[in-house]
Amino acid sequence: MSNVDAEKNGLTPSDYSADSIQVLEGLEAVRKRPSMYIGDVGVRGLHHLVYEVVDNSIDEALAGYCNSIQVYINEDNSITVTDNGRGIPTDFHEKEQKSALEVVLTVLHAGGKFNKDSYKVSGGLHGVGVSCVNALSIKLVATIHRNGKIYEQEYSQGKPLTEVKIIGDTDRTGTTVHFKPDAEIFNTLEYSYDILSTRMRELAFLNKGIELSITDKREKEEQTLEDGSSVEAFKTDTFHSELGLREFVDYLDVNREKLTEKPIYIEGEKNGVPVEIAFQYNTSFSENVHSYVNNINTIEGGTHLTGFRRGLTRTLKKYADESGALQKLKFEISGDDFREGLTAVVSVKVAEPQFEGQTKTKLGNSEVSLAVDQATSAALEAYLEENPKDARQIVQKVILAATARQAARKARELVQRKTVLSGSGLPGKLADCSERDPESCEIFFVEGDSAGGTAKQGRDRKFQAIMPLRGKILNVEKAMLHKIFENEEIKNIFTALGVTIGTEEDSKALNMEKLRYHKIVIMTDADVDGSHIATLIMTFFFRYMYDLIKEGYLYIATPPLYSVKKGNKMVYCWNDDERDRNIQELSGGRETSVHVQRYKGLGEMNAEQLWETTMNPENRVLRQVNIDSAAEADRIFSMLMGDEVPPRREFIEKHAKYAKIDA
Ligand code: 0RA
Repeated sequence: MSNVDAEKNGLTPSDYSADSIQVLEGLEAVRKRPSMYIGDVGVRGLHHLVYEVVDNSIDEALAGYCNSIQVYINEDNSITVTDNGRGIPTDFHEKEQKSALEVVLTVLHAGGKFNKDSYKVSGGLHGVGVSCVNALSIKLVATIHRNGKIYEQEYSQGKPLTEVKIIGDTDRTGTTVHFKPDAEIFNTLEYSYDILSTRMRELAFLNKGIELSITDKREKEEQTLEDGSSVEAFKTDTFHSELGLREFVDYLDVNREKLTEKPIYIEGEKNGVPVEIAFQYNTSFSENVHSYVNNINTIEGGTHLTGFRRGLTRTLKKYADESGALQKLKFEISGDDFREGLTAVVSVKVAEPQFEGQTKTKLGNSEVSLAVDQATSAALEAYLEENPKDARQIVQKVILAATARQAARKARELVQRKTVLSGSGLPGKLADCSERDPESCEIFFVEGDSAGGTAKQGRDRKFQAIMPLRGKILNVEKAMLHKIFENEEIKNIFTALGVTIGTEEDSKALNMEKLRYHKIVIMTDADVDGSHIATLIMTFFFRYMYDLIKEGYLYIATPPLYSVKKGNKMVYCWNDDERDRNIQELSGGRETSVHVQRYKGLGEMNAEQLWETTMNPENRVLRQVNIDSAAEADRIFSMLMGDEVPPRREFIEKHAKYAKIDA
């Protein structure tokens, strides 16, 4: 720590104790290895900063002192988070020899230390606190309304630039944190409204009663007023849920046909663990169970999820047995059968969560399992007794699932036996690569035989395999399991990839030990049909090969939309802006009939062009498929692949690049 720094801290050199040096080292460590603290320095890490700040406000709300949180994306991609809590304390902290505010903002994990009376349960995935955000921001301003005064302090890269100043009087309390992420740290600085608003919506469902809003000051949109007139205003959404998880389940299932009228709801504390669960059966075939610990989406599950499944299965099985409905079945029903067409959200608050697993999103605390199990079975037992009609519907659904599973098992075994018997067993349509190390191998799933042929000619056969898919693959969102295993294209995808699915206990468990490629690329035409096919394939991966997406193996190829040609000079363009810029450039602003070609399909390119623009690792743009929110992805896939047309049309009009051109 230099003297200059010491002065900035408001300390004289003789003041700095071992403690304060440690403080600085703490934040230096965050800047040196940011990924250790926030996951990565890409899109995820950037958004993580916002969650970290909002989590502090949520804690304040859970402690009972705050009910409103606002997030602003400012014009310069800085963020402002405001709440109406008690305000971070600003009084002098004897041990650290600085204000409590400064301690919270400069000491790793300090936030909770002062907040003993509150039950600190939230705290982002890494739970590193707002000091981490401070360390990674080129500028951070904290404004506190407290004791009738407005206090403010400014920082840069975690270091205070000013003392805590009183800048005015106030009659409210609350905390505002304004920060701009540091370009030295992050490789992208642009915030996504969709990513942030999805998280705010999720937080509103998970913490009922709190109002969360988000406003994008970068973008104005037309808004229609009650009298029919319209105004330009910032894009904004406010989320607020009185019914919590019940509304979450309704939201997830809007595009599915419900089996019972209302979700079954459980709320209470069991053995000191606050448990909240809502679940609902629908007529679909997929299981959509989302679990959270302290507002963190535990995508790898854990003890809370095991407890829920166990409680659900045991209680339903007991009820079905006693009702005599299972007597005619010639086989045992399995745990899976109770979860087909089940949408559920399980949320627990755990004081000292132990997170395990590859992405540290698997709850390890063993005491939670029994708590959730008991809470589930007690509430479900009562529900089944009180709602015999619903109970019958659910049991019927379970029997249907069990019957279908039997059929599916036969179909699946057939596929997998065939693979073992017929040597390589690789599909005839697959043009494999010569390399064997999965890490350097890529497979392209290509729309149609004709583009498949071009891709086969254009590829580098050493590490690129081509697998043409015939037209539209099966919509797995609407198909029963055995139909899926019987489908030719889907069987080919499994065998080409070298993965198998299903064990005795879990009919959807994925075995990817023998996965043959670490880049799986969907390559379809840049038009509405192509997008549809890509979506069908992604839906299939999302429902049946989620782990491949989680590992980051799934990609989408982006063929160019245009070529602009003058004489023997030709450039490819991926959007309209690029096209217009290149027309300008090549024509030199004059009206000389520069030739513009719009590529509607992969088939319009020859092998060399396809290699050059879309497959050559040197030039191509591959978009990695990431799931920011499993719950939101679930809802969107069920909507895109479901029966209701209007929500789909609306979604496509809002998001699709090609819809306007071709539809
Ligand atoms: C420490 C102690 C107290 C509140 C907070 C921190 C607090 C932190 C944040 C971060 C964002 N919003 C916040 N609101 C409050 C308790 C203060 C007291 O006892 O009055």
